[in-house]
Amino acid sequence: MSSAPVPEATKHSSSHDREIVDAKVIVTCPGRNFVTLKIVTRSGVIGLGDATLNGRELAVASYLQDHVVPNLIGRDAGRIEDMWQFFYRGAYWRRGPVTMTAIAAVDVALWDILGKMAGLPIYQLLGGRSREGALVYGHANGRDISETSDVVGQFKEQGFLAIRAQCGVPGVKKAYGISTAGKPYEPAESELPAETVWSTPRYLEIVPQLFERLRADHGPEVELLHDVHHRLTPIEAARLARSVEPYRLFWLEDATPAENQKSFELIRQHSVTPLAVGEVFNSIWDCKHLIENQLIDYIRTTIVHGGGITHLRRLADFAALHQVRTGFHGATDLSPVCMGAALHFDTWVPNFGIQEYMFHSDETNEVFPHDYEFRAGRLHCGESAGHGVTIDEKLAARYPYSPKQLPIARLEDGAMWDW
Ligand code: CS2
Ligand code: MG
Repeated sequence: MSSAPVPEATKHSSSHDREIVDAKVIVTCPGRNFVTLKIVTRSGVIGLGDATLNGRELAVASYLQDHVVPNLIGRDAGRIEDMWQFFYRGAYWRRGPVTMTAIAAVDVALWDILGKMAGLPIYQLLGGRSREGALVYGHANGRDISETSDVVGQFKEQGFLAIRAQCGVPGVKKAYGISTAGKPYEPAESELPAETVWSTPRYLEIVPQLFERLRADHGPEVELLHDVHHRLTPIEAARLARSVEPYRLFWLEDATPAENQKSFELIRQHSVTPLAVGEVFNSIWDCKHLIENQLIDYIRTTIVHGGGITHLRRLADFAALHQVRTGFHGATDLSPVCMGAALHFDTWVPNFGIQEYMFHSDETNEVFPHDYEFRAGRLHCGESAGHGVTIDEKLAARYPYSPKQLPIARLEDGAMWDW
């Protein structure tokens, strides 16, 4: 009697089939540096995880190569939770951006493998679709208010429903977020940190003027966002949050450095402008006080720096208890592998807010083919098994690592400040 064909999924039903037989770290620089972890099982299933930490790529690559890969070989790729616990508790030196980015890369690669073994997209493994597509926001910036407003108009024409706006600050040579004319914004431009000078008074002056003009030029509908990028003190952040209230921002991001989570109480006392924070966080402990005291409205911590899907699922559920929504970081220094995984998470998570979406370069998209796509202001993950992103290793090898670090900022008197 002919035996029924073995369904794909059961081919991986034994731990022998799921045994990890190879793992490699791929560093490539198609326009900017990316680090990717590739894990292979005995049954030939490949999983990818993003391990990119802008300006510290080689730190994560060596953490993976020296301390993670030797521990992966021989383990069961299906034991995702146990692997997370092993690499988190087993590291002894817990948390931090390098450790949690390395753990995230393993975690996402294992979820990718699980999806491929089960023949299901990751959003289905998490519990299924909660929405059709993830609302995204694009990055508009300009050297002055008029140029910024023109670029916001261009993003509206491209179909964006939400747009972040950053404009130059008079007298500040290279303010965060302002690209050199016509080129996409890429802050890590030099081997050693470029030094920029910062002026808070002029910034506090121009931002309300920017949003007054944007509302006048583009009306009340479009969602407008702004990234303070950690550059204000709590009381200055409170002043800014209150001064932009008439222009109904979707959020004001990283209004003040958040190591002292309590400092957000001061902003909250003075303004109802929604607050977002967390792209530099790497665990639930960085934001527990902010969330449980309703001091923020959106949590930005994303999959690549926050310990992967396994940890972010816990963080998102905790945030949901306090009606805080997700707003994943999605800059160009997070690879398409992270974007792919994030979109599956965005498609499932009930307390979704918005997804940041900076366009990757054509070179990057050629190295990382993917099945997500932008339609009518939303990004839609694909239906392929796993996260739907692959890597062209031959092409990746043509782009050697290029040492780059993020800028730093100093005040006009020369004192170090936050960039
Ligand atoms: C920014 C980032 O996208 C954002 O919100 O804060 O561009 C950030 O500056 C970079 O990811 C740093 O590498
Ligand atoms: Mg930011």
